[in-house]
Amino acid sequence: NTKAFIFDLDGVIVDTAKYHFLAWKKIADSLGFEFTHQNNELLKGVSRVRSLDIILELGKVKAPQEDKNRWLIQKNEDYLSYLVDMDESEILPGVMPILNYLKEKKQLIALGSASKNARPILEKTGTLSYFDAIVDGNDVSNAKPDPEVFLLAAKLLNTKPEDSIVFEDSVAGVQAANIGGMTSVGIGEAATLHEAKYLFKDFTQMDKTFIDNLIK
Ligand code: B16
Ligand code: MG
Repeated sequence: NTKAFIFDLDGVIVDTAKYHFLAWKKIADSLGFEFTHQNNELLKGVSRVRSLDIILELGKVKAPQEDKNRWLIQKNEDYLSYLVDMDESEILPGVMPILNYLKEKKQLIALGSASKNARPILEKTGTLSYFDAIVDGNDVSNAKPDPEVFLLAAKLLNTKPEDSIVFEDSVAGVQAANIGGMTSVGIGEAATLHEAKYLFKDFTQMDKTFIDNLIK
């Protein structure tokens, strides 16, 4: 059977969360408040605009829209500067074997990411050609946990939600998959991703039998 396998990007295929963190931290530093790794967890899977609002709430900063726009540009320019040297060595462990196995089994593969920088990241890591459809932050208006991003990906692959499997590292993303009627597979810790139907610490823990059972 052919199924649609939809991958989130940040935290699933690559660990870009560390770069988002560094770039947001610079904004917080310049505004004079602390931004911790724990705070950064709140931003996973969340859009850029919403992320800034969350950060400003943390720092109890109120600012006019023009300041916010400036910080959004600054943050993204800084974030992009960390991506300049990105290559396939930044692909998370176990991801390539699963992508290759899905290809071997003639399954459909899509990207479902909140990021507006998804395409250059796929290009730099050499994974772009694996994807039959790409849906990212430029294509949707409703952020996860709204299922729009995954529903659009399934639609582009001509696949029903119930025949779609979503790999996600964020709580909002797991919820989006569940709300969309898809099979959610959490990649990360049980403490945060307990709503996922299946859970793996990372892709090295996922074996071929798991995929075989999904496509039976
Ligand atoms: P950008 P994902 C999300 O990507 C990240 O998890 C989140 O931290 C980030 O704010 C968001 O993309 C927007 O990214 O600023 O590049 O548009 O996890 O949905 O692949
Ligand atoms: Mg993610």
